[in-house]
Amino acid sequence: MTSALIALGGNVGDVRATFNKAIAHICGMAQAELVARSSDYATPPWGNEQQARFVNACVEIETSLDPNALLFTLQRIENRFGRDRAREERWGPRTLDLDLIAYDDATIRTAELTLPHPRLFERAFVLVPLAEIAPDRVIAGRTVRAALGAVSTEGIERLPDVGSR
Ligand code: PH2
Ligand code: MG
Ligand code: MG
Repeated sequence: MTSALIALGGNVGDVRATFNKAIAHICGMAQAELVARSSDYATPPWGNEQQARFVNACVEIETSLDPNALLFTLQRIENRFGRDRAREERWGPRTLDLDLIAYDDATIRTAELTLPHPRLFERAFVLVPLAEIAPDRVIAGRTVRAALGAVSTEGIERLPDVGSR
């Protein structure tokens, strides 16, 4: 079993409910156990600012899938929750985005998959939830806590827990 970090995002529909269902699917389909789930955070839209705020969260799982099989599984789950890559714009609105952030300490650069995630260190909307569950994890030579200290977290708000969690 290998530790994988996954970032969740979305800004269309009931995103928090989608996250909970998607996490259950990840555990079922990725032969995975949930190690940790962050809180949900409301975050200012990044990339294209003319869209609704996102909700973001991160999970750590232990999985027996290899990185490519895990990526494929995450994409199938995105599709199941209404994601349509053919029609969406880059950095635009979406129901569910599941990004593989790290897989153990693997470094991978293929057309399909780059690990660790290449834009991790620019994205407070990933680093804030990730620091909640894995502050001491070292990714590309930096702890998540140190990486978080180097970005602005302005506008990011932790959402109160909801009963169904
Ligand atoms: N995802 C995007 C584009 N912009 N902004 C935030 N705050 N969070 C996201 O998850 C996000 C985004 C497209 O994947
Ligand atoms: Mg993304
Ligand atoms: Mg993505």
